[in-house]
Amino acid sequence: RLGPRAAPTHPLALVPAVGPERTVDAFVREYLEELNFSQGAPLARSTVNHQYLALARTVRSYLMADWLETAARRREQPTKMVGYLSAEYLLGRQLDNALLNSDLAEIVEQAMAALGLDLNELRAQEVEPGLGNGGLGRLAACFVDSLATMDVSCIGFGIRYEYGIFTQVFTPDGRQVEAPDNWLALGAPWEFPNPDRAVRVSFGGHTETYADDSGRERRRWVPGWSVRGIPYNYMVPGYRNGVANTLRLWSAEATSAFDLETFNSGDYVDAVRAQTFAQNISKVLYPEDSTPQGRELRLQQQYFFVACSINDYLHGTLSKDFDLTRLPEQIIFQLNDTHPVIAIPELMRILLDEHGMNWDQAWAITSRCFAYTCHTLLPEALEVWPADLVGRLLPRHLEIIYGINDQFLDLVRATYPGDELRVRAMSIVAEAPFKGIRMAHLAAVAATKVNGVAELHSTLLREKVLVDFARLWPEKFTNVTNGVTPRRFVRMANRPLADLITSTIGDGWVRDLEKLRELEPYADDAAFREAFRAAKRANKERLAGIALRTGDLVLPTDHLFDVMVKRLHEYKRQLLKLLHIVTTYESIISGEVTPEQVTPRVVIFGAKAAPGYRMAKEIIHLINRVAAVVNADERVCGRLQVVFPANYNVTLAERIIPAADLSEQISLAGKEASGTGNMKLALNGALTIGTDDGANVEIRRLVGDENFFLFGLTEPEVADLQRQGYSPGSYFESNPTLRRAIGLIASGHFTDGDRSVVGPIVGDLLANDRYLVLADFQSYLDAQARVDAAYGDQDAWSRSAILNVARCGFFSSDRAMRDYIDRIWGAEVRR
Ligand code: BZD
Repeated sequence: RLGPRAAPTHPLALVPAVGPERTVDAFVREYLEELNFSQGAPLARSTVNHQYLALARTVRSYLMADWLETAARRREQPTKMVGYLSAEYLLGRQLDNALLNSDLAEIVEQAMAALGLDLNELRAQEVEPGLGNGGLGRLAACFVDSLATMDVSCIGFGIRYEYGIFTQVFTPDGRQVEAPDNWLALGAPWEFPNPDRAVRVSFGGHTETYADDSGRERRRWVPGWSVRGIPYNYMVPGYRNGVANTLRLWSAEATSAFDLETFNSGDYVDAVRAQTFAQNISKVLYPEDSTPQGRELRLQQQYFFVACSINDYLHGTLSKDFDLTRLPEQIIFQLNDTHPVIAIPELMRILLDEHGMNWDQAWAITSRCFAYTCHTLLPEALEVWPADLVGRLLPRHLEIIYGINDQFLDLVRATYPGDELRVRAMSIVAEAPFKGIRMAHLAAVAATKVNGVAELHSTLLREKVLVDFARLWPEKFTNVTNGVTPRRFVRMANRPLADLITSTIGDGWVRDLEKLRELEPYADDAAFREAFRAAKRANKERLAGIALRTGDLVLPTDHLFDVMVKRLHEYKRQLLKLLHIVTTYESIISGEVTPEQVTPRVVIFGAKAAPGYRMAKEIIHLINRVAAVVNADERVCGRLQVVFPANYNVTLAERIIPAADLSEQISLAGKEASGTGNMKLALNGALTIGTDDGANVEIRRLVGDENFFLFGLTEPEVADLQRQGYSPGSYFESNPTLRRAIGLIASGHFTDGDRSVVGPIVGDLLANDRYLVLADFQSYLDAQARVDAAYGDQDAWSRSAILNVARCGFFSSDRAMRDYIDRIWGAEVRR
């Protein structure tokens, strides 16, 4: 319920909220007030955590006026809104982002110094909200950042997982172990719980037919149990524009009704257990990033958050008397992959069952309210939910899905008479290997637009994965190449480079990244190149400092920093990188080359494996074992080092990416939908060694062939080879370098002579090699030789690196958002 019914009369209640004064003294005052009266800690007795929490909450209070003002403006002049539905938001730390966007950094630095506090120590206290697995979740975070910066009305809807992506630790032996990510344990200063706006979400039960008031037969859902969704709001500040949008993450609690039922049965302890049962829904993020298991709890999570979000929008944002036939003019729900696709039958259900519409009316609305983004090409990543599971958990939704499918298949049959093969291929309901609901098909049928995330990916989506749908509805399909926010990943993460760019072309690039083009002429300016190298060196030194403190490793900053950071997956081919390392190492210890002849490199890996992904975990183990042996072998004289810091996350990315010279983007062509790390690395002045895959294609086109190290089979070549029958053994037999590298691994050289440890990896490479590591090996080595040669000419290298920065402005998520507006959402979202 809203506040005072009568208009407030106190003069202070009438003026719009104004943030505290933006001076160092005022900040110090606000800060101490927060520390003393909210944290209950006098400065002299406060812990670093108190100090951090007080700082976060003080900064937050400075953003509050913007947030209130933005919300009021959006209420008063409603425009079409974007409801971004994503099961994941990989946000990264909030403090620095808030300081940057609110332009408070200097004031805070001085205020903390005046209080004798070490701002860096307070920064380090923040635990990042790791509410995502990787690319897809980080993309959602970049998108909401850009929409706030562009002042587009958007709410990001998602799940407030109590435990985010696991904390990766390595055993002394180098194996991955997962520890729970208890990110809320020390306090959550950025969130605003709003239990007043809780939403009830139901599950289970059955459906029935009944006669409505006019005697018409209707269906309805009689649910078996329900939970409460509590919204937790987060500010999403735009970059210095006075705008703050909202990210609304839902947390599950037991409903009081649910409790009462159990209380009535007299079992208090059971009632408490019910609470725990409900809370399970938002307990933990599933750490599988490309092979989602069809787990019941995961479907519960998906339905839970979309049901909360739609309900919240319909009842919390729209006015009571809103004419729902106009819904598509007011909202577009963007489906971030198939995880929120159950929102489609949910909206149908609300319109049919709660608003008494007939099917055609409900479909006319629903089929205009959603757009779907696909993020994969891997068949095993496409979600198919067992129909019996959906029926058990969401019986009414299953009926509606069948209804949508019947109507859709009628259309297919009318379009392609007699083509039952096509009907079966396109059906939303799969009959084999089990009866299942193909969520991508449901999305493709209901969405106004379907997009892939890079040109190649969108083409393959149209021509392969969803080919029948693209033929039926060619105008539905479009591409929006991904982007990344230049605020977090350049301006914040890479101050040395950001300052150099700003002092050269002004600071307009932070909002308009295409301005980086103005740097192009400076590639030929020796003084600028020197300054550019100095910035890179500073970043490498910062990273080396971290490696020294945390891993007791000395990283020489004049060596080439060769970076491969991303989730561990066979298709991304960390093994190919490892084979290159082993080849270089072997060539030194066999005496084929002297250490002085190799270009000195520090190879940096960052990667988490899904806990249930055996092969990925074996590969992590092997990388760590190779690292231990190579780093300790005096014969390589420190000219080859392998570092693999545990627990790669957004915070670590912000340290590693600015320090990179070389960006490894070496997936098998046709497998990486886009990649976004590739964009971050190029924008930070790393050159890419990569296949013709995902957004690499566009990066290479923009930066120019001469500033990109291309290798490997193309997607059509891969398809051909696989059609002919790929045999990895023939590559092994015919390539002595490859034989030596694999032989060295197989011999147990890196595993204390234990060959059983490497058996599964080597065996699989030689027998299956699903991702054609061996087929691309020689081409990769050749490209790495070109890298070595190029790095030898530092001036030429810097020139290429500068051109990479200058020509990658396209990869801003601001541009991606403009593309979504132009091709998917419509200009109405911009007012
Ligand atoms: O999405 C990734 C793709 O692999 C990248 O190529 C692409 O750049 C990004 C952004 O579009 N996909 C994912 O990250 N997928 C997941 O994280 C995921 C999570 C849960 C279930 C299935 C997939």
